[in-house]
Amino acid sequence: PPVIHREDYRPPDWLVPDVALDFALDPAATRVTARLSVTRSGAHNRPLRLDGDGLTPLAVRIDGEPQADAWRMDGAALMIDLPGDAHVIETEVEIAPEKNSQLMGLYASGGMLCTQCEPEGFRRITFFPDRPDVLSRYVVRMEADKARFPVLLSNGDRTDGGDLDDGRHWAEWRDPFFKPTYLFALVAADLVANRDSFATRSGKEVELAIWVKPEDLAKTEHAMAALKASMAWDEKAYGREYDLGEFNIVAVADFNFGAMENKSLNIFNSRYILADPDTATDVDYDNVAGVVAHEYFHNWSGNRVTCRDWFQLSLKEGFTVFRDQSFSADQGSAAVKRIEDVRALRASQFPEDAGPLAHPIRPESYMEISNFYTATVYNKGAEVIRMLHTILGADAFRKGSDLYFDRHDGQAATCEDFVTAMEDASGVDLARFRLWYSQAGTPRVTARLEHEPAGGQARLTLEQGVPPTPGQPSKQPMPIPLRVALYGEVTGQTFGGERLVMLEDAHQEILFEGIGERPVLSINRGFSAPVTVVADRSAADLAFLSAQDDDPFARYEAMQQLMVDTLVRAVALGEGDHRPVIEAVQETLRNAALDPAFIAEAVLLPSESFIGDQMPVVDPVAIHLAREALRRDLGQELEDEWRASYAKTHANRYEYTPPAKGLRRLKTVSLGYMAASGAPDASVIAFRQFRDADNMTDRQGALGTLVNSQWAERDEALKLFYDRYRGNDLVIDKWFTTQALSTRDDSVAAVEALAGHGDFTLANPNRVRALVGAFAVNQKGFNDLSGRGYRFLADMVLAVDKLNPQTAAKLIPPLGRWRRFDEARATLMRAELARVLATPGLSKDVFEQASKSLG
Ligand code: BAL
Ligand code: ZN
Repeated sequence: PPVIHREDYRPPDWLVPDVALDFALDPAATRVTARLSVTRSGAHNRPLRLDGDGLTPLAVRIDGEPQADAWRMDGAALMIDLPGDAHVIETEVEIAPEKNSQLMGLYASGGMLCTQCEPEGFRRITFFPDRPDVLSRYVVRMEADKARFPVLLSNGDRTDGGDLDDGRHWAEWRDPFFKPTYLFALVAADLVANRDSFATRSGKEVELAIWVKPEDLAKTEHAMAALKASMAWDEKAYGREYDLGEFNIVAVADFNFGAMENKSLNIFNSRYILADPDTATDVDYDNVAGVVAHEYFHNWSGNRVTCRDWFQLSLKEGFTVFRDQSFSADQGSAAVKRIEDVRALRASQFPEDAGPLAHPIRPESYMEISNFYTATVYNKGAEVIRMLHTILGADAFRKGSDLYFDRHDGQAATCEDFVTAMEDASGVDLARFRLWYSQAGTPRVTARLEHEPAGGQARLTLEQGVPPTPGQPSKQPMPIPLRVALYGEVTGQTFGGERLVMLEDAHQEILFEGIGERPVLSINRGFSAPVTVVADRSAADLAFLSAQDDDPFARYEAMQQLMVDTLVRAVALGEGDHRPVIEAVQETLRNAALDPAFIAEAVLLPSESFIGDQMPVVDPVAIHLAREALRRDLGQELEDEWRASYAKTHANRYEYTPPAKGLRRLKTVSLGYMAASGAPDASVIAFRQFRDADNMTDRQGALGTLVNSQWAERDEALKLFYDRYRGNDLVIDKWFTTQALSTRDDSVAAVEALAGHGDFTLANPNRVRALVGAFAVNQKGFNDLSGRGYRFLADMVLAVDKLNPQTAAKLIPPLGRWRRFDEARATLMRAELARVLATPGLSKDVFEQASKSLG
């Protein structure tokens, strides 16, 4: 497949200021008529190129005249030579939504018709210059059978509609805002709406509706509350008001993404809309609010100001993730939110940055752009925006975002435009900061603190290096904002509070004066930069920080580092001194001043994969054993504490508030340690929590503990869970995932068997991710030395690729981690990648990921 390069960007030859689309909707055969007003851009003689994918033109008219030979096909694209500078082009095509298993373009899901166009799905609906820098005003007319599809939605506001003969009806929607094709959407369905309204700060009334199946209506309250909270937050935090009379959200069961920000018609994977206490965990509730906010915020960061080309994807995604993270931080515990976001970054982005698929947040090239909706573009992209916020300060950052929105409203912009706006508004030179857009890889910062008691000085020596990544063998030093504080080890006070250190060079020294007692280094507080810090701090210093640091993230981080150091040593030596960890955890558990939600995060051991990421060669079995040994000791040594915190949180009746969430989290974490201790009554307690739970968080929490165990209650709990929720796809996904993540020795066999379960289907991306995606991050099970895990994953990639290449390609990265493993595993993984690549008829999505992963 051809490789597209960022440097090859050329502005469009033809613009399409206005488009009228007419849909005669039918799942088997939908007729699409498109009328494009096209205008030549610049002085050239090049033809009009209309992208298509799998389309055959049934009719082509130029300025109303049917044409037989004034056009030609160039591959899948329709090419038309046009004499003048402005014409009206009409095309007709027929598509079959019910046969569309890729879920890109117009497709059928659960009896409804809906669209997904980002990034290049529009060309599967009609011929068009399908690129984000061609912005058009849309008028959409659709007609459909009224009984089957009583609800007809598109972007903008509904302007007309009515009944037709033969049981059909029609509707017309107009969107006054210029938008690219990827933001087009259409829905024809039999759904009901949760309706509400929102008064904007300038007094405009917006009608809100969340469209779902009738049986799901009661599960939309949380999403609606989150939508209204997001609308208010964006006015306050960014001065951004909603701009149309309607805002619709539709929930769909079969969806590749989490959700999609189509102008005023957001389409959501139902897992990010539906929530009630019986079926959704606290994490699900948080995700619903976060994704609703994310898509809503795109109305400005993405829609009003869109991307010039797909290399600029992080312009809208990194910024919008930063915005949704900030929103969520404001809704509950900002400290816990930051911990969760960093944990997610380390779990998904750091390995990406360290592997064969590493790319800068603004990639230089791609075969298939769908492969670049990555943790790097999204999550590292958000960290880059957060660093700008840290460097410039909140006020200058806000001036910069105001300038960016004002300057580029209605335009397709670039990452460079964003940084320039920040620079112009703040007066801060960001020349070197731009390296964050062009260099891949996670910088590694080494920090060494030396104290000279006589002179009362402390010298902080910082060094940085950015590891080589594919196509980038050597790197320049990056500007790295590090929030730093020094604590007196006796007084427990900081010397002059926190300061922001800008590490600009490969080597830098910072002198601190007035340091009378031995200082303890607290660095990268709040995770101010997405880097790995190697600071040679003793177990005692880490324990000190985990108890004293007034930055909650730094406190959490100190505990994590203490745990990681202990575990890495235990893996290397086969045994470890667990005492410092046990004492630090005990101190945290006993600290009544701490938020239970924070305690729960702080006392949790780092994941097996994160421990693996710290080692030169990942040994999944040794890591598992070392971690379990520490868990057991923590469980046994602190049994009284776990029982006390379990008892304290147990009686808590369900409500969705930050304090109640925190107690539930601590409850299940405590249960996990009680189980690890081997206490004879742990199985009874776990089963009781499972059976008596009045909410999914407690029930699923207990189920996870049961599923990892050898207890007799395990199978009964799985059966009860399945029987209770049979038919509820989102909950049955949890049933698959819990088993896929099992740490038991039989997890490969269990996962292979589950793939043959009657409820497993390759057609639904959520189900594929629930079983296959989850299993691939089960470090112990997936890396079983038999190679069965690798073979299973490759089989699934090949099977899913026939239906849905985008979803298939997302499953490949775990196989690309072969360089991190021993020779035996690496050989097995490479063999599976080679087998995938040798399969005829591979999609370019899978080809790109598999070939890069094999290296
Ligand atoms: N734009 C694709 C889905 C999202 O990031 O909102
Ligand atoms: Zn987004």
